[in-house]
Amino acid sequence: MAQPITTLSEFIIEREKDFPFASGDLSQLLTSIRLAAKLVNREVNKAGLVNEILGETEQHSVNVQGEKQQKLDVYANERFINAMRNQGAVCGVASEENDAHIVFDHPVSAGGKYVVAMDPLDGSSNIDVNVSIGTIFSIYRRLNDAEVTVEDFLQPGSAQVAAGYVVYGSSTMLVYTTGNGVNGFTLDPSIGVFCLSHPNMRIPENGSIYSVNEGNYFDFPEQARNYIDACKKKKMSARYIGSLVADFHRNLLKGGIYMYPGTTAKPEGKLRLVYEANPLALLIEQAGGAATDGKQRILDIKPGKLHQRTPLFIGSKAMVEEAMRR
Ligand code: AHM
Ligand code: MG
Repeated sequence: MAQPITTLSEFIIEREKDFPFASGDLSQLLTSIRLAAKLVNREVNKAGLVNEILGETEQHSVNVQGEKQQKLDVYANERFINAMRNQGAVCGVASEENDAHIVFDHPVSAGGKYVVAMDPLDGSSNIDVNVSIGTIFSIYRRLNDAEVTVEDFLQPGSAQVAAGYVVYGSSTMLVYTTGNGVNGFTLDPSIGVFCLSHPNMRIPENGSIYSVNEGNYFDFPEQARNYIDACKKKKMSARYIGSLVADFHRNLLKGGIYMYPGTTAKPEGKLRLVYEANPLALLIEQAGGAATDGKQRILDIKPGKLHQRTPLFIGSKAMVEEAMRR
């Protein structure tokens, strides 16, 4: 007999009752993210075919990080922002692609009690070469009922209400947590529905994969170099896609560590605390793993600014702890 299928929308509704006094707003918000993910997935899948989608924007625009924006970055950013704007639960969005946060015109009386931080298309340098990319999102409750300010986005990661990612790979998956375990859903493209494929995901306590851009080895601090040397001595497997979501997803399933340490030129590293490190740190802790900046737990850091960067060591608990001891 065929196994019964649980769809993402059924699962979201089912889990709503885990939240006392839930009004359904978070469910509505997750549903909007699901829809935007499907739209972006559709465009990602035809990226190789369509000139307007592949490559850099015609204006060769540069985002706030000083990086060239790809067309798909812009498309994904718009889709996710519109998905948030179109429903009342979200009062503001901060995106890695925008200089400042965006405030929506939703009075709190209309139910807007959340803000969302996101990296709409992570790993965008991989778009043109048909390698997995992803979307990362992070949801916070607003600090108060006044107009949304940047402070609403600068809460420590431990205050996240929910977080997740979409990986657009050999199949498309949406993985999320509301602080009650991690669940993964695979998109069945024939019916356009995310189906529960990875219930209650747990990262192995230890692993044999290390993921780091070793081209930067000589610029890493001693602690990171010592740990990488230890990985090599143990003959671990080096696996680095250069798409954080994809590297993270593989390590979550198989066990491993992803590292982006600071370098001599950039001691704060490359990855963004609010858009990348915090959501993935919540997911990894919920799955039994750990995330640090080499010194302290990522989720304990109070961000000072929206686009703040942080070194990141994330993955199997035993591996992250060993990297900290080096
Ligand atoms: P992005 O958000 O601009 O795409 O940058 C983040 C990406 C990660 O997905 C990836 O792990 C990392 O940058 C790769 O950086 P590098 O090429 O320096 O190894
Ligand atoms: Mg990005």
